[in-house]
Amino acid sequence: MAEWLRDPGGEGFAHVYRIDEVLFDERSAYQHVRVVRTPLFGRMLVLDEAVQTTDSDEFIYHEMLAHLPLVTHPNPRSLLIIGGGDGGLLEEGLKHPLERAVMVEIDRMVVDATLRFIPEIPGDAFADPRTDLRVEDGFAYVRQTDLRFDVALVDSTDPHGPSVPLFGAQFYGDLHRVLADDGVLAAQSGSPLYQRDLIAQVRRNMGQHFPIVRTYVATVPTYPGVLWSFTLGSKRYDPVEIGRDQIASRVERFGLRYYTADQHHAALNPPPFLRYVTAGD
Ligand code: AG3
Repeated sequence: MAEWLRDPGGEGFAHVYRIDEVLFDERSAYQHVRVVRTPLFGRMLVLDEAVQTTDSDEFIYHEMLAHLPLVTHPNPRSLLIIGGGDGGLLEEGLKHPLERAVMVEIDRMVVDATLRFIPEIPGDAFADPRTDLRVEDGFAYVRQTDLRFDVALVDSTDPHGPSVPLFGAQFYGDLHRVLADDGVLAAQSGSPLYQRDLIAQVRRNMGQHFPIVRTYVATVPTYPGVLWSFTLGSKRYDPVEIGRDQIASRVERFGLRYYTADQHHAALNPPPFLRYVTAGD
């Protein structure tokens, strides 16, 4: 009898996947870490019950969380990533001409399991001389560090356990402190279908510190409900005002598969039934 993985979405619905092979299955100090093979989506990183990324669609989430904010800044030199242990976001970020990228991931097991079983997701990102990987609590790191960054990206799990503070006003205030005067922040902010309250909370909390707050959407086939949201907080630059030619010239050599100038603006201008996520923008 085949084993199935059930990723619960909102009340009364879930995505289910047949597991053809379990490649890794251990419990860290923080969570249940699995890498499994599924028929349609290939290898999947699963934390507790939630699908984090798969080798077939990781590019969508990682391109959208990396490039839209990085392109919003005219000349990012330094990047901070909180979470993101699979390294897919780091790999996208490093496509830009950065001087350094600090990634702070709380759970070494996530990094190790990905490197061992889905190495295509991080590629060479962890070996890049610009990368400084720190295995520690990102919330505490942002409180203490003296470093300053042009762009900060929060690649967290859903808000439970150690990631709960990563959706709070205090954390966004601390990120505001570590960002340059024209710094840009972006975070994954959950499902527009069943985490509407979470999106509203993230927008409110970021808005306490950042004058510009924009929520944008993308379709990630392996997250429950498929539609996903990201919220950007910015001190000076507004992603809505970035011109198409400017976007194209910044990313054309990257060979991207989802993020383009058209997708940048489409993501910030969702169809009418989703406008509630951007209400007030
Ligand atoms: N982090 C956000 C995953 C949220 C998915 N939620 C779910 N499947 N219920 C993704 C990490 C990718 N680097």
